[in-house]
Amino acid sequence: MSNVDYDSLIPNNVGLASDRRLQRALEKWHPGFIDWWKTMGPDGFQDLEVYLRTAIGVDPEGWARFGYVKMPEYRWGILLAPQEKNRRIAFGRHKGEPVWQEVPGEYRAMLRRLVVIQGDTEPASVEQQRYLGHTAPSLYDMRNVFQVNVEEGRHLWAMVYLLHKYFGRDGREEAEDLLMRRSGNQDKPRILGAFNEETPDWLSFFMFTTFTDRDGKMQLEALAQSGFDPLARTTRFMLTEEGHHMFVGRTGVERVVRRTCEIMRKNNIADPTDTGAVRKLGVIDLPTMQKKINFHYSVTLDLFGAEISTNASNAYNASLKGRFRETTIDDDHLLHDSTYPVLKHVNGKLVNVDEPAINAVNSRLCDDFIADCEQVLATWNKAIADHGYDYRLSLPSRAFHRAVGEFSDIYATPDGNVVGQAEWERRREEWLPDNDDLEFLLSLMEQVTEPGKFSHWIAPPRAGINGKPGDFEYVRIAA
Ligand code: BYC
Ligand code: FE
Ligand code: FE
Repeated sequence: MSNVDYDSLIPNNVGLASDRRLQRALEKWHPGFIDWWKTMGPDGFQDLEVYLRTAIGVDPEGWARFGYVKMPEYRWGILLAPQEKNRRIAFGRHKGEPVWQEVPGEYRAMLRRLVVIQGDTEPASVEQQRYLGHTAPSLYDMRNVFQVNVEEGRHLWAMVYLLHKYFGRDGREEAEDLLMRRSGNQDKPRILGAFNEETPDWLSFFMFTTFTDRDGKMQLEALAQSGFDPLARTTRFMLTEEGHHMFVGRTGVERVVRRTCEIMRKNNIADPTDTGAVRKLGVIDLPTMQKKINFHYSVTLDLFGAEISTNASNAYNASLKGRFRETTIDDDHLLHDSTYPVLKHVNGKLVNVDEPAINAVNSRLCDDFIADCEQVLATWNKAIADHGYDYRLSLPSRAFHRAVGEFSDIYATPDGNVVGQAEWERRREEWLPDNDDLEFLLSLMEQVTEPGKFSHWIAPPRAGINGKPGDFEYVRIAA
């Protein structure tokens, strides 16, 4: 069984009670976290009881307990996946050596950077989503955004634990700074681009949890391979929570698609691209969903870093950050002599170029991400096809609308044609949401708090949380 200590202030399965110094450091950080949560977490819902799951163990079966809790009283725990006996490093220069339980001195700076970047994204997403409760289309959805938020808070704890335990004084300073930066703030922004964008409406939220949380999955999978065992174990447990965040996103968009198609059918709309006619019916037209996909997907691709990256090759060589499912890949796991095809921009065309594999690990992780996204798109398109429409949603070219890497200085259309800047700017609103789109979406957003009821623009989910019935009161809103 999982020996999680729930009696102490900070629930944990890392034996915190026997490490007084660490415990004191974390208890010192704790009030600042609560303060951050109360000011930057879900706005206006801090005193309500929410039906949340709390991690109480690390066993694959039954690690979660469900119950009503006020969010500031959520038990944010430090939970690591069980230690694998005799685990050995699977890749890079240290392949075959036993995994490390302490930080190797020569990799300290590189490792700290990875942990800080990972840690920074977690509170950033909570900040981005903090107003969504006011426009939740149902209590079910409201509960889901809060569940995602408390778990991102726990992910912050996970990284702060590593910083405090393994990085001494600079680790403690970094942990402080994680509470100081703010999403979208000019003077002290969050580190990565996508985490400074707004999440103003629920379609954005569902796209963010589909695409950006899925980047989280890919990055955590890569870190779960790490030769630094505490990082591998921490991220392995985080991945079990990530599944729910991506579920909320994928099924959220799917419910929007279903609702739109139902209403279009009922009203005999033959052309789903007749946005005016569809919008009059109070549902989100499919072309607007496509624009939202284009935006969130392209901004998320930037999170993979440059296609050709020495940072990434150094981290791989140092056995700190591996590839997706590293141990199942059939090669030498050193990558000194192999190549990998990378999409590049050559003379106005996008072509695959064989690059040294060791320099291309970002690009490869991105390929794995794209394959994962394609499966999600297939489920959305099935919902459209089920209603007899032949419209299809698609992922734009990876060269479209990029700010980082190989394509950051070219102008590509969603279907991958390279065009001039003037043409691209002129056609921008064909591809990305404009003010009208945003205003339309905001006009649909309304808070629905009657148990079992849903806003007009979204279909109910197929099943309740934890087997609860359709009219379950997921958030106790005092009448
Ligand atoms: N924005 O060598 P390069 C999640 C910087 S999401 C701004 O290509 P590298 C979550 C880069 O820092 C997962 N700057 O980069 C999801 C570098 O600067 P320096 C988060 C950027 O290192 C939803 C320079 O450009 N986890 O968990 O190969 C909700 C050259 O770049 C960006 C991680 O990311 C950008 N988008 O790759 C909640 C894992 N991209 O150092 C949570 C940890 C690059 O030259 N991080 N730059 O000054 C990493 O593994 C890598 O740092 C990155 C970048 C993949 C992010
Ligand atoms: Fe997270
Ligand atoms: Fe997440």
